[in-house]
Amino acid sequence: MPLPASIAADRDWWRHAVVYQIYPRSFADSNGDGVGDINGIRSRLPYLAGLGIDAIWINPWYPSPMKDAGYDVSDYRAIEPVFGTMADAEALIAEAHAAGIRVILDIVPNHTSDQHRWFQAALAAGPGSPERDRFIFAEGRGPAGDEPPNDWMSEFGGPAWTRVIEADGRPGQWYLRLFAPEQPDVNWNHPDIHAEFEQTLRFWFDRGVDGFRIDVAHGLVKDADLRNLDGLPFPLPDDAPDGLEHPHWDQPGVHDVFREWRAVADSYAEPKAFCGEIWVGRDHRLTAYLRPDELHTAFNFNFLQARWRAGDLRRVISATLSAHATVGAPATWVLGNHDVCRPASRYARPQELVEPNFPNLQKYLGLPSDLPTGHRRARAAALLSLALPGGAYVYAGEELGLPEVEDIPMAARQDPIVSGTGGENIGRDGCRVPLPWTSGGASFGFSPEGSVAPWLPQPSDWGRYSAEAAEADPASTLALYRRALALRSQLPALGEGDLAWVGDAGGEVLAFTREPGFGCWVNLGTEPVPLPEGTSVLLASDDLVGGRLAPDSAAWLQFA
Ligand code: TEU
Repeated sequence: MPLPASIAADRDWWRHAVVYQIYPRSFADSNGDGVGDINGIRSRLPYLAGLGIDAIWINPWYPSPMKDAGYDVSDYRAIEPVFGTMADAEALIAEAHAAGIRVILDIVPNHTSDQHRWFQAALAAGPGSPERDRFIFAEGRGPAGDEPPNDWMSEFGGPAWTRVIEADGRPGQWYLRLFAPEQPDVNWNHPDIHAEFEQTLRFWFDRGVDGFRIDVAHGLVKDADLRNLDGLPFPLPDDAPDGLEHPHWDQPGVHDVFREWRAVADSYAEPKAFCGEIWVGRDHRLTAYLRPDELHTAFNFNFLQARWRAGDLRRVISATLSAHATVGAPATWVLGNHDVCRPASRYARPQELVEPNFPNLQKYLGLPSDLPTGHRRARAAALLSLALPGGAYVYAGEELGLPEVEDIPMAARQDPIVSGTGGENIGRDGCRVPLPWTSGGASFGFSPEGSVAPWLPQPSDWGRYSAEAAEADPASTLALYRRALALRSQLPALGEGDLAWVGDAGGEVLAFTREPGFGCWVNLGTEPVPLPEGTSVLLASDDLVGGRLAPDSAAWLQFA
């Protein structure tokens, strides 16, 4: 079905889109099994259209044993029954388009599920077989081969290798799995893998999908000799010499894959787009993925990891914009996702105690938390991110001001990081708790009344963050997002383009202007600051204090 004319005309949509991330397990449950589903998303399309976003990105919805919440895919061209049917998916795509919302799926090309037919065939076929060659099997070290083939470590804890039992009943080869044991890494040096994923892209593009978020895009290609890390850190330090490569992240060969994928996207009449999940630290290594014949966009994780400090943010924003300009790609601005601690809870921590690196809840535990401050900062950060040049991401619940749920009982936690680290890392469940839609009710409107309990427990006060409560409060975070997104679509200064820093805005103030006639002022200090003469306030994240911008707040300004 062709796109409706209202959105079809915007061929460069990915250069300025505000994309709303839906974690399908946690968004809305239509059938009462305690897990969100596709028909739940369909039922909330009016809410999403009212919010004013341009696109939704849906985390993996494919058949999966759910060892990593759907990132262990057993069939890339079908729908997980817990989430619904292919008919439901097709209806969602059509209805979203009709509502003016594009649809981005999540593709997982670094690894499959161990239940994927190819991995099952590889296990059955034995060492040296062509079937094993689609994955990364190797002999173990040591006289009995009972040590992993090299020193690579899993992101989820422990060695990155699992040993298999061969047909003769004895322990045999090892396979690489950079994440959970049930997520074997595929071998991107194999032509079958290229052909298979290309077909998967086409399968969904042919069904009207507008783009893909690419899981672990920097991980696909591994050093052919499986060289040891020997302590090499990742991301590599800023001053890493040219030519120094990490053996399994950001290998130069990944770029060939994305050139092929870009050609697939460009073969469609409709503008299809990619967004890479690329954790590489150094800006020039990120923007290498955004050269004109590679990916369209990538998540800007340096922004997400920056401390709430004027200098830190300004440095990250400037470096982002100048690096992206070298390849002509738009920047994206990201505050959260399903892997990191919710922004309100991150910003609630004393920023001088926070390292600017991977922001999972584990690193914040034990730090004092001032949640009202965190909420104010998250609102200000929202106005900042939506005013910067490029596109932006909103993770479901950010518009409700949801905090991280920090006290989920150990026994209720589901993230494989918890088991992978023997409970040392409490994992990512705290940002995945099912959304509150109503102020009351057994699951705060997540499931129909009388349903199975939500798959992760919701806090007893979750209703105060609900969409229903926010609707009734003109000062709610939801109201702020709605106004910001409405203004963003009206103001020609916002979206793609440029900014000019205002150097003399004083103290801990981040201030910039955009043409025509727009300014964004953010006060990261502890005292109210004056706003520039001759401006009117379009929108502010907090009440002004005697005409001044309150601490931890932001304002959008119209210059006369
Ligand atoms: O995440 C990739 C990734 O490396 C991190 O974001 C990860 O969560 C972190 O390293 C844990 O310490 C992607 C997905 O976003 C994540 O949910 C999946 O678990 C992971 O890939 C595996 O598919």
